[in-house]
Amino acid sequence: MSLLHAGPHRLSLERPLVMGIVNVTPDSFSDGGRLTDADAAIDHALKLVAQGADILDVGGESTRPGAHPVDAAVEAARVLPVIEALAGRGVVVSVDTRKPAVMRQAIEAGAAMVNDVTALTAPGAMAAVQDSSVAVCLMHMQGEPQTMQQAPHYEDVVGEVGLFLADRIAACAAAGIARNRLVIDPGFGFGKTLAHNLLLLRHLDQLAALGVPVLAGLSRKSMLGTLTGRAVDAREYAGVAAHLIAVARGAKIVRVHDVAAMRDALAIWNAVEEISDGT
Ligand code: HH2
Repeated sequence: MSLLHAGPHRLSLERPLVMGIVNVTPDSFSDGGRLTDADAAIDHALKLVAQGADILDVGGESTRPGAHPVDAAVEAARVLPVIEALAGRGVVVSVDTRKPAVMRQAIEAGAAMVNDVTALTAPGAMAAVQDSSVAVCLMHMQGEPQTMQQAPHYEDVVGEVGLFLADRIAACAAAGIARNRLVIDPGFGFGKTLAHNLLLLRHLDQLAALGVPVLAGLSRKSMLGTLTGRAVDAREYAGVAAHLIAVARGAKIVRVHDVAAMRDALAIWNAVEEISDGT
C-alpha cells in the first residue's frame, strides 16, 4: 500500500485525499479577507475537517496573478497560530509558502507538509525542509505571480512541466529527501493559458507516471470561470468536475475550498473503484 510520509503521519494513497484550503490572507482571489484573524481561520479549518478534509493547507500569502509578495514576518504571524492550533488537535497541516524562514517556523509549529509553489527553488528552501520529516509538494510555475499570466509560453506544456518536476524530484533525492515524502503538482493557472491548463489536465497521467503522487489544484480558478461563465463564488460544480477528471487521470490529492462537495463526489468515485466485479 502506498503511503505519504508527512511528519508523524502516514497517509494512505489508496483513496484520493482531500486537502482543504485555509487562506489567512486579506487578498486571496476567492476567499481573501474572510479569515484574517486566527480564530476565524481555526473555526473555518475545523469545519473543513468535519466535512472530511484529510489535510489542511494554511497559507498567509496570496499567489494569485498580480499578487504582491508579503514580508516573511507578516506571513509567519498570519499562519503560525493557526498551524499550532490545528496541529495540536491532531490535524495534518500543510503550510503553503515559498519562504524558507516561514517553512522552518511552520515545521516548528507542527506543520507536517510544506506546499511550495516554487518547488524549493528559493535559496535556503531545500535546507529548510531537508532535516525534517515533513512531506513536500513541488509545484510548477512559469514566471512570478505578479507577471505570470501576461504571456505564458511553452513548446510542449506537458513535456516541459514533466521535465521540471522530474528535475525537482531529482534535486530532492540528491538532498536526501525520501521519495515517499514527495508530491508533485502541475500548478494549474500558474503561468498557463486556458489551453495549457486543459492539456495538463487531459495528460495528467503522464505526470503521474513520474511515480510520485500528483496533487491537482483547480478550485475556483479562472479557467473554470472562462469555461462556465460563472463568478468565482459559483464555480463549485465546475471544480468538482475538474477535480474528478484529475482523479480519473491519476491525481492522488485534490486541493479544494469546497470540501463537502468534493467528498460527495469521491464517495461515488471510491464506490465505483472498489466494487468487486464478481458481486
Ligand atoms: N493554487 C493556489 C495556491 N497554492 N498550491 C498548490 N500546490 N497547487 C495549487 O494549484 C495552488 C497552490 C492558488 O489558490 P488559492 O490558495 O485559493 O488562492 P491565493 O493564492 O490567491 O491565496
